[in-house]
Amino acid sequence: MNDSSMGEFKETDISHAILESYSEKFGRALESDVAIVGAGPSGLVAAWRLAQAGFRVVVLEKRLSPGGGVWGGSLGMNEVVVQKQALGILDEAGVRHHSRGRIFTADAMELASALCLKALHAGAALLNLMVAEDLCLHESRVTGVVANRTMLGENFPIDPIVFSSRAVIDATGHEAVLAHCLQRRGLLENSPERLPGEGPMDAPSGEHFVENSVTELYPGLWVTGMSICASVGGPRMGPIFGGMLLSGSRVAALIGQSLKGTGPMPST
Ligand code: 48H
Repeated sequence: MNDSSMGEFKETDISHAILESYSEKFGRALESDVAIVGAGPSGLVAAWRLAQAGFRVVVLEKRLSPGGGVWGGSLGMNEVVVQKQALGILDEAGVRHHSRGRIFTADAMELASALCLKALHAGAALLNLMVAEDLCLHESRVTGVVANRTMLGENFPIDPIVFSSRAVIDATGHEAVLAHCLQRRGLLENSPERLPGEGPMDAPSGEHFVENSVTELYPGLWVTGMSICASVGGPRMGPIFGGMLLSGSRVAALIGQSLKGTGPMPST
């Protein structure tokens, strides 16, 4: 066998393989139980937990890399801090941690990678380069996410696509993109003028708040992680991530309870 016959495949085989695999993945993701927008720490933990519980989950992430604010730690120093209440999640994800007095540190790369892998292996579909630009509403209930390819919709007259789901999570962090979609149309009763926005930094209160204020902002639309502080008003907490992990876990538990017994998403 000479070099040119090695492998016995053509370049177009590679293209076909990618196209077919992606098309299958994308097709399955179009209808899910839960569509999560944002693959930061809260969104990834929610995806992991919900997929682990048997729900069909898709995560839409506008950037190339999932992980959100985890990668850079603080000031680009790629270490993150968590408090002891979140160590169980790190242990379950296989992320090593080190005691620093009353708090703990973990490698940011290790955490971001582990959360992605956990969500994927539990069965969630992660679609990167997909930017959510709107919500689908039927009879005063959120029924899906309107999304486009990153940079396409913003730069060209190219229409989006819809991911239908029984529940949607806004896990877009500081931007609270989906909450804003409803607020600017006057659909959020408690925010007629604008969303309250984040309060000043108070790390212990912020961490407590973000875990305990997970809510269904509008029928079918839940908020988790930093988007809670932005949409209902709560203190920011700086580069500590335990609250984000716990908040993702909590939104998954609450959605799990709310979807239980409501029947599966009708498939086409
Ligand atoms: C698709 C989108 C869109 C869109 C945004 O910012 P994140 O890491 O969010 P959380 O809430 O899981 O974690 C917050 C944490 O990283 C943080 O910022 C903290 C703790 N700050 C404290 C402080 O005081 O500053 O991830 C959000 C993800 C990102 O990957 C975005 O790219 C993505 O959402 N995203 N994806 N469509 N329209 N908007």
